[in-house]
Amino acid sequence: MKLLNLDHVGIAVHDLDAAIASYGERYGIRPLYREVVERQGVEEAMLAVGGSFIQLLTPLGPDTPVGKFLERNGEGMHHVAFAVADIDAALEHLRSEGARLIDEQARPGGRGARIAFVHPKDLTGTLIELVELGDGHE
Ligand code: CMX
Ligand code: CO
Repeated sequence: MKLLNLDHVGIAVHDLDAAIASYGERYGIRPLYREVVERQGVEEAMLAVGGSFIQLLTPLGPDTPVGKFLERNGEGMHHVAFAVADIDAALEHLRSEGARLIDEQARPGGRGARIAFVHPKDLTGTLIELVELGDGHE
């Protein structure tokens, strides 16, 4: 499997507007995209850092992955996302490795990307996201 780059680091926050403003003031980074991704139960903002992003995430409700995470841990780093050229091949490789997949198949994420998650208990307690970006975002 070949990873293209570190696409983003996801950070769970209570207040998306406040977090965007604070990252702007402290680090001078601005949101390039902001959208509600219903299927993931989040509203997210992507702040550009060189060729990668900080993804600020706020839950749409308490019974969502990020809602549960915030309740348990408070604000903080939620996941790491690798860009891949071919997410189907990457998932096939991980399956053959016996990895504990959350998503057996890729599903739609933000930015028109296809995404899939690997369980944090699979490796180093870290939730990993794979991202295959669509045309126009390479
Ligand atoms: N990072 C590290 N560990 C995590 C974690 C995270 N983000 N989320 C949960 N865990 C840990 C819990 O602390 C718990 O550990 P212990 O058993 O030691 O207490 C364990 O995993 C619990 O696992 P679970 O019972 O399956 O817990 P949840 O119901 O909270 O579900 C998970 C966790 C990862 C399966 C769920 O959050 C999920 O499906 N995530 C993928 C989808 C997602 O996160 N979407 C939002 C982001 C969207 C985007 O990036 O665009
Ligand atoms: Co993400």
